[in-house]
Amino acid sequence: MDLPRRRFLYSALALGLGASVRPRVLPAAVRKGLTPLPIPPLLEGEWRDGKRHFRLNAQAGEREFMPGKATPTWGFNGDYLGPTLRMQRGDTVSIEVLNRLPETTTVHWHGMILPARMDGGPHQPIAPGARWRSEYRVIQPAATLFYHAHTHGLTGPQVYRGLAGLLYIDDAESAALDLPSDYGVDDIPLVIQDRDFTDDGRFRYLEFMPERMTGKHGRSLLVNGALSPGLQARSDLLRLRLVNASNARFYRLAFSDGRRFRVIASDGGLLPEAAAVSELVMAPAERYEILVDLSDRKPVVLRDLGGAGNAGFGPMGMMGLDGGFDVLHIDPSAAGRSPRRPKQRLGGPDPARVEASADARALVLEMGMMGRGMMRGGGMMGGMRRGMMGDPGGMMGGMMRINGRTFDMQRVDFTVPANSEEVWLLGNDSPMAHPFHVHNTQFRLLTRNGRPPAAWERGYKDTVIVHPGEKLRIRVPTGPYADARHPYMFHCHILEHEDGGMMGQFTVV
Ligand SMILES: [Cu+2]
Repeated sequence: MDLPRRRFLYSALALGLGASVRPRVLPAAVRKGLTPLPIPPLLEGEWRDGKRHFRLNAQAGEREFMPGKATPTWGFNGDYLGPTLRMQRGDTVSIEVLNRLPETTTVHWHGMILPARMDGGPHQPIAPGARWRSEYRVIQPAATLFYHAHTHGLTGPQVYRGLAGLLYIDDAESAALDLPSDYGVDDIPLVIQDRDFTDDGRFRYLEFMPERMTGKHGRSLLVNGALSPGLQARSDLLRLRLVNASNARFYRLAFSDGRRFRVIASDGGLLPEAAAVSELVMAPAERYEILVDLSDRKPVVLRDLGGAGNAGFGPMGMMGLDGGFDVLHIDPSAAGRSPRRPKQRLGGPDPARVEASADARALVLEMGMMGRGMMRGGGMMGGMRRGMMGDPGGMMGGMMRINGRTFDMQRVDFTVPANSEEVWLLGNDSPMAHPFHVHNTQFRLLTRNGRPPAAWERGYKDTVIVHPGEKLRIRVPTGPYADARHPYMFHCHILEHEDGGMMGQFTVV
């Protein structure tokens, strides 16, 4: 449901600005015109046999991101990205995926607690022309999740072409909080992705060796599949669902006038209480929901301030890849007054207790060229030699590791008991920051370097940033689904690191 591709001027400028609305923050880009922010189509499924049924077709297409230039893309039920799937806690959902692409893919329900064989990881490949059905009960609280390709060795290129979409869980508790919840009106999804384009408009992906190490960073920003998007706000209180669906880029998000905003939810649902901040760092696969007060009716720009995460790492600073983007221009000059009065206390999980645990499971993220990993793994040359011997991660195959080992489809790294909780100790023995993701769980961050987490990191998480040298303790519920034959993944969510082998797998027994 692409919106028309017409360009528009801020109505604030077109209509002339009232004395109370000074265009102090309007950058040149606004005057040049913006693309209306596309909102992904909403699918609520079809009720049949007591289940909510969805259909997704993975398909090839093309999209005119830039006028007159057609970019070959992949998407679900459309040319780029996919529809937003909306479901209720307690539903049984049945999602049929048809692969109409020329290569094998998978669809992973990121953040969902579900049986391993329904998870859509690398062990559930869908061949070209084949169908795959994933059925599970939604047993977790309201949250903004997403789905994306998770194909063995090919997650990076497939997501980059567009294989990702949103998945919302609703529940009665969140509905009672008087939050903005009118999809696309005052409850706005923002899928944030950086991309590089060739002169003729094609996506440019991994064209030189260092990009495999740093992860793919682009010079352009797409939001919901649009370059330079603008939003004519219809309400003066917006809920923005921020989803970092980039392959590797971290963002430091803030408003152009420095206004504060309230973080209300993280990856797995609502926070215990709203956290007022003026900036927020997001790594790939992290989600945050924020409330933005626009009652001053002043135009404002949501920006990436740049320099977050690994942007200064290695060659990226020199190549102008360290970020700094306009994410979304918001014009609230004609916004209606919101009737919503969201509560401060949001009913998220109680603050996690810090428990001394002698038997924490240690997981150390490593890269080949530095630190302990180099000693143990034979360094860069060892990694390259191994990589050239048929590893699907390619040249970097042996260089990306967890606890000294590169991912192996045939090796289960450990088992955990069902219906239990484990404390995991996360370390990072590499020079880059890594977003660490665990399937089938919403965990809690207990401590970061021995200190309690920031207010916005106190809720349910499935992906957490581990900076170089940091030590994190997380409490990981193992979920109710025992299955010794089908593993779940844990991995770095920089997709080139994941494809390169910074991944492991565990079973629940
Ligand atoms: Cu990584």
